[in-house]
Amino acid sequence: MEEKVLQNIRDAIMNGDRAAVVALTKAALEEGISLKDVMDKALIAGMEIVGGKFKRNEIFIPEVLISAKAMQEGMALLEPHFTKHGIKPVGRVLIGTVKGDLHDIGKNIVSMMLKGACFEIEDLGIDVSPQRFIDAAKAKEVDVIAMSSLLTTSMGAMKDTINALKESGIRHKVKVLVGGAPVTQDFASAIGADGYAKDAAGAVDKARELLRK
Ligand code: B12
Repeated sequence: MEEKVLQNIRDAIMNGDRAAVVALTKAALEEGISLKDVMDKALIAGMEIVGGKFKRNEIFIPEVLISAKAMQEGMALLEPHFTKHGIKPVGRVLIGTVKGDLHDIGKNIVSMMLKGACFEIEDLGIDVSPQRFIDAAKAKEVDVIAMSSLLTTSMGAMKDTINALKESGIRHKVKVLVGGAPVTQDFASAIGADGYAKDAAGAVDKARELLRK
């Protein structure tokens, strides 16, 4: 039964059927299926199937966008369950997708999970230049700068941002956390980031660990 509901959500994402994704996600939560399963086995898994089809040229950008929108509407229903209100933030995180990159689904999930773990989040959005990260970090003290990249061609912007932080004299004041599908621990170490995590749950653990350092 549970698997059937999760399967239906995956299908609805593949079909880009927003109304069905919303209705089925609500139903899954009402049935008591865990938030983690709804997120990992239905919403993210549905988007992974879309990703596979996109890679094989079976579908194209407009279809991917429609599916992404449907997936994000489902994700929005989970957010209130993750976010705790009225609790003192454990740290402040500035997050953004790096320059040249417009992918934000993964970044938004990381953002949501960090909020749920009581981090205060400032989300700079997509295509964020090194200077914008620096201006925002200077405007309000932050503990962690979290950067997302989904393109091999935009990964270099993470290094540019770290170099720009050094040049502006604030590198020692912030921890840098990086992630996104093409990013690896080796890459993170090579560019001098303080931490890497492969998924949103790992991002929360890593951010907590960086605050203790
Ligand atoms: C959706 C999508 C799009 C959508 C984006 C919509 C949106 N609002 O984000 C659209 C259609 C706009 C798009 C455009 C393009 N895309 Co695209 N896209 C994808 C797709 C199908 C899914 C990405 C996704 O959302 N995954 C689901 C999320 C949940 O996963 P995630 O992002 O990896 O995030 C998780 C982790 O990586 C991690 N994480 C993410 N960020 C961070 C940050 C931190 C700090 C941490 C710790 C962790 C972390 O946690 C997340 C949650 O667990 C992927 C294929 C794929 N399988 O990845 C291609 C893909 C990324 N796209 C690709 C390409 C080539 C493009 C285009 C260049 C296509 C074109 N010809 O125009 C453009 C580029 C536009 C640009 N300048 O950015 C390639 C990239 C290839 C490469 N190696 O560089 C991929 C891999 C598809 C492919 N195989 O060819 N795309």
